[in-house]
This record gives sequence, structure tokens and C-alpha cells, in this order.
Amino acid sequence: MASGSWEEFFAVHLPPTDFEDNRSLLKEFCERHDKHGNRIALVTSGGTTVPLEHNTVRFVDNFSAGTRGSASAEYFLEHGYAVIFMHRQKTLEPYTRHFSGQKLLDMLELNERGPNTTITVKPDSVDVLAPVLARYKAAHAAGALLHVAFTTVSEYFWLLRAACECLARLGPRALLYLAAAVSDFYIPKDRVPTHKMQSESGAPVIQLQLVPKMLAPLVSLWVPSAYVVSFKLETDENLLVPKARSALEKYKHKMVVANLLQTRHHRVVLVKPDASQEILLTREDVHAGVDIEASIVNEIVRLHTAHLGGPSAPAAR
Ligand code: PAZ
Repeated sequence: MASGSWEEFFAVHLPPTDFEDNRSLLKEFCERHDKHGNRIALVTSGGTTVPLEHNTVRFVDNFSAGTRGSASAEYFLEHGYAVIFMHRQKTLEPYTRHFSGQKLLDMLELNERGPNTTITVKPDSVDVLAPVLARYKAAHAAGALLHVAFTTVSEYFWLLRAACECLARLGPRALLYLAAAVSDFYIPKDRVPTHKMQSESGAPVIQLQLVPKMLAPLVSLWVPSAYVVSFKLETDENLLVPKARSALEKYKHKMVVANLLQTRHHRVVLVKPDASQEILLTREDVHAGVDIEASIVNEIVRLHTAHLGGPSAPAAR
């Protein structure tokens, strides 16, 4: 099963309808933060889909809740980075991730007094809500967080390349943290039916093709000076570090964060050209709600700072 080239992929797949709007937002964001000498982290998050029909009813999905990406984006902001949060539509987002489901509504009290009805935060929820709200407000007041969303694998690649083109001006101050779970397979556009597949036609035979490896042009052409960190998800421990190391040797970027599906929230291995480093949360850490992303981002920021050879990141303005 051969893959086409990345150039062919972009030639065949048209940009998404809101692409120009997103490109303008990315351009403005990168120019503004570049002017202030800030660092920018591009954090990708969530899984991509591969539609089985152009008018899509069904699709193949890649597993990811967006936990890693949304938490990491918050920690990069805390370290003074401006953050482009490139995420799968409807997956977890920075700050609101703390109150998913009914959590937020359960924190509120409704005081029904006709036209003078008010809503207040329950006293015992203030301590939970206030620090998150304060960080959310600070990030937005500083214009330090930009959200751009994708759904399909082709939308993801169009946005990724556009973000890279805008980030290139920052040189080594740009950091790419590619935590999204991106499909390795897709169906070439000319083999995707327009309308919903009908069961009367019998069981469909679907042949997937390999997606070109975009990390190759990304590292060597699109952002050659950026600090690039990719992620590797496996389910077999025996493949985890060897596959991460082989990706690092092939693409020659700075780090692969290797994780197993089953243990990803409490164990990762940072695979670097010269060494590997395990980050492991204890049972108590997990119980106390410690995010493993705090340690992952800490270490990456430390290495990025050393790579820049300068002082720590300034607060993004
Ligand atoms: O979003 P999440 O916290 O549920 O999962 C995160 C993850 C496992 C998708 C991420 O850590 C990762 O490994 N991303 C790369 C996946 C890949 O190899 O395609």
C-alpha cells in the first residue's frame, strides 16, 4: 500500500471552507507575538476523521479525547508561551476541560425572582472555579490563546501547514507539540461516494491508502528552525520506544513523547536523540488529580530554553 507524496495530497484535497479566515487569524497571531519577541507553542489535540462519504454520515475516527492537548496548552500558557490550540471540533479545550459534562451547572445556584432572577456560584464551588476562571481571563486578556478547529485529516493538514508557514518567522522561538492523533490512512477523494452508502448495495469494500508522512516536510521545509516535539501512541510496550526512536532518527526533530493507550495518563517516555526519560505519576498523584502534562511541559520548556540559550520565556503579551 504505497502513499502518495505530500504535494499530491494538497493538490488533490481542497482547503476547508473556513480556511482563509483561519489563515488570517494565524497570521495576525504570529505577527503580533513575534513583534513582542514571545515564544509560541502550537499544540495539536484530538483525533482526525476520515469521511466515508462526501456528505458525511459515517467516518473512520482516531482515538483521542483531547485531554493531553488541552491540559498541555494551559501549562504552556503558564510558562509564558502564546499558544495556538489546534484541536478537533468538540474535544476538550483549555480551562473548560475542568468543567465538562454537568460539572459547571452543578456549581451554580438559581435564585428565581421573576425579572430579578440571578445565578450565583455555590460557596463551596468558588475555590474550584475561581483559579481556573482567573487563568482563563488572564490568557484571553493577554491575547495569548488562539483556537483553530479541524475535523477531517485533510482539514488538519491544511491548518497544520498554514500554522507552520506563519510560525516560520519566529525561528527557534516556535515550538510544535503535535499531540493530535492523526490518521495514518485515508480514502483518496475520487473513491469517496457523494451520498450515504446504501446497505441495499451489499457490504461495502473500503480500501484505505497510506497518508503521506507530513512530519518530513514539516521538519525540513515548513519550520526548519522550530523546536518540534511529536507524539507516538502504541498499544504494545515492545514497540513503544523502538518506534519512537526510529521516528526521531528518520525526521531528525527534537523529541518524541511515547505513550501507551492503556497508561497514557500516568506514564510517558520522552525519547530524545541522546537519551530517554520516563515520567511516571504515583498512585497518590493520580488520586490527587495531578496532570502528567505539567511535568511533560516543564521538561520540554526547560529543553527549549536551553536550546535557545537564553533566559526563561517572558509573559506573552
Ligand atoms: O487526548 P488523549 O489524552 O485522550 O490522548 C492523547 C494521545 C494518546 C492521543 C497523545 O498523547 C498521542 O500519543 N498522540 C499521538 C498519537 C499518534 O501516535 O498518532
